[in-house]
Amino acid sequence: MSTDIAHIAKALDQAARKAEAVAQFSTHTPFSLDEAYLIQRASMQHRYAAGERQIGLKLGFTSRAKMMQMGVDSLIWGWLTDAMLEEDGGVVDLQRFIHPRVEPEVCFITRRTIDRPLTALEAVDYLEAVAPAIEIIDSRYQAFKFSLEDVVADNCSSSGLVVGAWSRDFAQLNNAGVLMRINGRVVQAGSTAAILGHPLRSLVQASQLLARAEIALPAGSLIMAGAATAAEALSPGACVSVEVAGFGECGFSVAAKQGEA
Ligand code: OOG
Ligand code: MG
Repeated sequence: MSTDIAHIAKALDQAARKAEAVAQFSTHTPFSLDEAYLIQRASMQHRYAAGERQIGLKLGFTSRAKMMQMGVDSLIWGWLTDAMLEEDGGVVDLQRFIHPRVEPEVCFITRRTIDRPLTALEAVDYLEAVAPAIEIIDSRYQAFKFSLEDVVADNCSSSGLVVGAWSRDFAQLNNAGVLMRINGRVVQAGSTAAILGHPLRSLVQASQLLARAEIALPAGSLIMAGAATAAEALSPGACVSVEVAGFGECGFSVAAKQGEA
């Protein structure tokens, strides 16, 4: 299996780098969820070796809307790097993506090292702030189709993120209205309550996953809580924004002609 892990990790790294989709691996080389996380780690090593810096982590499938859209029913997690950060209000070039989608999220920034499982009551104390956010996901698999193991191996489709202005108003976070607009039209509407009942639960889950993996997350890390609604396809010329009631909005536009961002 270890040669398969290295092989799949390299192939996924190359697919992301070249923006070229690959066939799923689990259909012909079945692997376990634990092995999927080993592949994810090995594939992230290629990115770090190429100079990317880890800036935090993301959770996936924390809402029913996302689980139903993708036909997957377990929470997953992956890594964020500085190369994925896109500027709020900026222009994004789609050239580095295969078939990108956008989804509305909230992003946390941590205040203290997370090195043990946290309770919901402790969670806020570990946070510096929270912000409205947009995740750009881009599966490296053909047709954006995957098994749970395949998507975990592929760093949970992590590809880009835009983060809005920071706020410390955690009390309002339990049930804030979420709107995602493309070219001014509302394409997804929901609530932060869709994220595990309360987005702070994403932080609790992250702390448990980190503890199980024996990884400490440094202060100043970003944590994307997971999408509150289903994702939407991203196309050239699109202007995307996400508004989280009481927390403001963030957004970006896509160059109409690629290569001109
Ligand atoms: C996997 C990533 C899921 C979320 O917020 O639920 C995710 C995918 O849908 O490709 O990021
Ligand atoms: Mg997401």
